[in-house]
Amino acid sequence: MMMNDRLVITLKMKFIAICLTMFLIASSSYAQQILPPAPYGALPSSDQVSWQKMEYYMFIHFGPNTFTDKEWGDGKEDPMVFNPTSLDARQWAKTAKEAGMKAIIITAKHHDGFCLWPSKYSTHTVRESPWKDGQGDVLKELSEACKEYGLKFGVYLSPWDQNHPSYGTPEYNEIFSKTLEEVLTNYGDIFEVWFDGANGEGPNGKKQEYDWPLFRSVVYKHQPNAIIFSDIGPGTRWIGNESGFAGETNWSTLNTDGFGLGNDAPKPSVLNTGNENGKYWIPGEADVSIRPGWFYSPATDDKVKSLSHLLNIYYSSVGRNANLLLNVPIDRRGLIHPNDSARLMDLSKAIDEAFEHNFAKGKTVVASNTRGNSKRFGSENLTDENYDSYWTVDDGVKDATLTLELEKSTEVNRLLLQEYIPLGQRVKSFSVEYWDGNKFIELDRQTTIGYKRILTFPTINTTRIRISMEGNAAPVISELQVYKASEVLESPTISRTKEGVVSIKSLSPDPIITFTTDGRDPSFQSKRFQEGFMFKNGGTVKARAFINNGKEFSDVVSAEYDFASAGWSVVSHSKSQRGSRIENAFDGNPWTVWVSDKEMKSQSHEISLDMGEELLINGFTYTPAGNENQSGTIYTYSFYTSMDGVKWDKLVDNGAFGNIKNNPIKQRVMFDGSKRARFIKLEALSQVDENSTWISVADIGVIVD
Ligand code: FUL
Repeated sequence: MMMNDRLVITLKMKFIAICLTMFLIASSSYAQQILPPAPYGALPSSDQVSWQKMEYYMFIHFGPNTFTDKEWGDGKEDPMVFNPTSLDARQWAKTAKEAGMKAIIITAKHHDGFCLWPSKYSTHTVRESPWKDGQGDVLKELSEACKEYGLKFGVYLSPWDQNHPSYGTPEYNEIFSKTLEEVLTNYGDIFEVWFDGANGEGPNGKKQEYDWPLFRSVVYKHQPNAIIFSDIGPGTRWIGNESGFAGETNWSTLNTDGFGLGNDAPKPSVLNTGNENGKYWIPGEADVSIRPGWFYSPATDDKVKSLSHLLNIYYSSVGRNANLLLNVPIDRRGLIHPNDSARLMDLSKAIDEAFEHNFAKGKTVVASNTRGNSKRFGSENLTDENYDSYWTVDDGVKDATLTLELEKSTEVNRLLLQEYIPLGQRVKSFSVEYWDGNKFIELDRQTTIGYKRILTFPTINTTRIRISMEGNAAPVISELQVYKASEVLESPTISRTKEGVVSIKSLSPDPIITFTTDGRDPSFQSKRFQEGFMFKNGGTVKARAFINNGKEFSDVVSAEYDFASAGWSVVSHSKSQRGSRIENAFDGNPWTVWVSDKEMKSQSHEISLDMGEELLINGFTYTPAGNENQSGTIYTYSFYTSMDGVKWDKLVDNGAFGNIKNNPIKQRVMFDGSKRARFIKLEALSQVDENSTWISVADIGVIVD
């Protein structure tokens, strides 16, 4: 090769190198220009983000109540009652781990004041109990077991203390701080401190004014990364109910200025949904027990919530931007009962199976806009199963559409969306449509997303899913996933408000529910239940649940309603037993009961009601209280109607509720024709139990056409 040729080649290479460098400089400075969008609104701390990623963990209620069969003790329990025979905190931790939970929070001290550790500041502790001859420490055993199983450890501490002699005095705030300090300094890292806002009377009959700023400062001093739970946070807030259901709309932001705990907290309905554009980042935590009560009772061994109920709770908490704190009580042996652990395993298996195969993974998503058209914020981040990479849009764009291309026809019934919360909660509404081969069909329309939102819907077969969202600021979405879970069937339940609005619900997330009001059994083709409907005049509602496109179905459930009694009031009635509300006798709710004064030595009692309007009535109903000895259940009676509440017509004279003694269910008495009336009166003449000189009424109603 000639010298000149070499020179030309060298020059060419240099030129290419220069061009390449310039290109790299240009493209990197271009990339630098495309910055992430500005954060929006209140933001989570990094501890709150880590906490949110935990999603699901165990609550443990354990203490004297476990042994006395109570939900609330009174602080006077003998510590000798606390005597688990084979306590094993490793069994609790192992169970939580195998259940897919990330932590355990234990009731270190409940309202009775009993401390599960030998506190220096109390004389009502494990030290005073016979367990391990007073040498035991439940917090030590559990914190060590959590460490062994890779779980985080948290504590519930009730400031309400019905045992401590100084409760109700300023000194108690100091004592509670010291107690707190003990727990926070002796058991390693504590990820969450659960403050119960309950504030009742102590042993001196006095209530305490809690020094919350002091208590919080003690937590932050010793456990700076801990999340503080209370009605209003500041780390996480109560979700407003103890049934495990976050609002369908669930903002992680809340306005707490001017609010406190307990009676001073925002309304439960507000805690349930948070405040859009709320001032502080205080995400929701849904607490619920796997049994009807928080503490163990042998009476609830067969009342552990069903798998479908627990799945519904999961979808209504974790699936609605809240963490799930599921309580599993420890039994009298000091172990998790096999009925609870078996159900926990069923639940984790069902969740694992449901979310095993993400059909969106690696698939293309066509976005209506991508920030700076850059890969860094591209839609491929939505399907990479990495929370920390996200898709977002150009500044100023608040509405956007994502179309997931599934390539081939795919059956799905779950859709999961996640916002990248370090930049705030931004999406305020979204809709989901699927392609039926010719057009898009709307599947759902919802509000918030937050850290995680899971939609459940009957299985669809589709190639394409489109999500249209509207934000308070540019949407920033981490993940879009779709799944096909096994469908779970459970019979629906029917309920009606006092005003007459009927709701039909299922404890499992999947079914299509159909219903009738004409007495016929519902089929898959009958009217679908979508939202509450007015059923003021009453009659029969029948419902049935279907899954697998109608191939599997539940039993028919049915409910009978009288005329809705919302506008009713009482005209006169026999004197009430102290504390018994007369409204319970006509509130349409068979679980609330009115009882007349037990001191009255008469078997004859009456109650007259104003129905607020003239009605053409065909009959009336009487629902007895469901108590075992049938105390106060009416046997013979007379029934009257009136137009003015003064002049009464006797429609039934000395009638009897036939088999009410043997079968104390709702009684329906039909008249010979219909009668126009505004007022009704039920006069009791005798009771089933001849010793009852009073009456009890769960409900009185009227039957109209
Ligand atoms: C409530 C308490 O009063 C209950 O007993 C239970 O501990 C529940 C988790 O919190 O406020």
